[in-house]
Amino acid sequence: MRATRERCVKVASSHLEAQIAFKVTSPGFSAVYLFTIISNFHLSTFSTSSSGLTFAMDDDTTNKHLRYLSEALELAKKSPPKPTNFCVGALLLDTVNDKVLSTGYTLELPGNTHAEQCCLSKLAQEHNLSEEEVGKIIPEHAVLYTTMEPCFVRLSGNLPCVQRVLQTSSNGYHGIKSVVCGVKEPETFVGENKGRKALADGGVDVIYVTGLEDEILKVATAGHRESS
Ligand code: HJL
Ligand code: ZN
Repeated sequence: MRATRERCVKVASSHLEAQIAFKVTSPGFSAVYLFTIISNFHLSTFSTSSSGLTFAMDDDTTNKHLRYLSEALELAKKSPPKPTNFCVGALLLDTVNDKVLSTGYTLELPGNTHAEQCCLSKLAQEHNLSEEEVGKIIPEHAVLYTTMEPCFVRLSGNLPCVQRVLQTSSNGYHGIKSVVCGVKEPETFVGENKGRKALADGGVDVIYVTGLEDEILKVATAGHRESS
């Protein structure tokens, strides 16, 4: 079985951030080195983990992430536009059999609900659990796809989705250990999203996949334009 290790080293130049992908293919020492220098304009095959390091993803992984982020984007389009939030879509995928376990979009459930919240809440309801207990039935290799990274603070004071994600792995449950996002949260409402560190500290890997940002942000901010 061929084992493939991929590492990326991120470097910066004066006007554009360049990235060097360093790919080593084993077995033995018959290594193939692939150096790719790309600009921020061509990042579609790269993801940035919560650690700040950039990892190269193979085409299959990138395509899979983009496929499920696109599904999440379709969900986001169902969200009623509102000037005081973002329209977001989310889904939880069991990556062992590629089964979508639950979906959600902003304001789908009654009240001031977020996409990730709806996704987890619906899954909990389906299993007659409270949202606090939903980690119990989340399989080991589940990935949460969300068009926008989970919120870390909410102007309404409701429980942020970062806490909801972390909560799934409390009480000894495996819970969600991987989140794939299409964009970081714009600083419109609560400034810089400080939830990334909390997720990383909680053992949750956050992957940012590029390629759909423009459409994701257009949908997310639809209610902002209407109000101006
Ligand atoms: C994410 C969502 C959603 C946001 N973020 N990841 N999913 N609406 O479904 C983040 C934004 C909050 C505001 C207002 N939006 O929504 O920071 O009223 O919407 O609790 O802080 O807070 P409320
Ligand atoms: Zn949220």
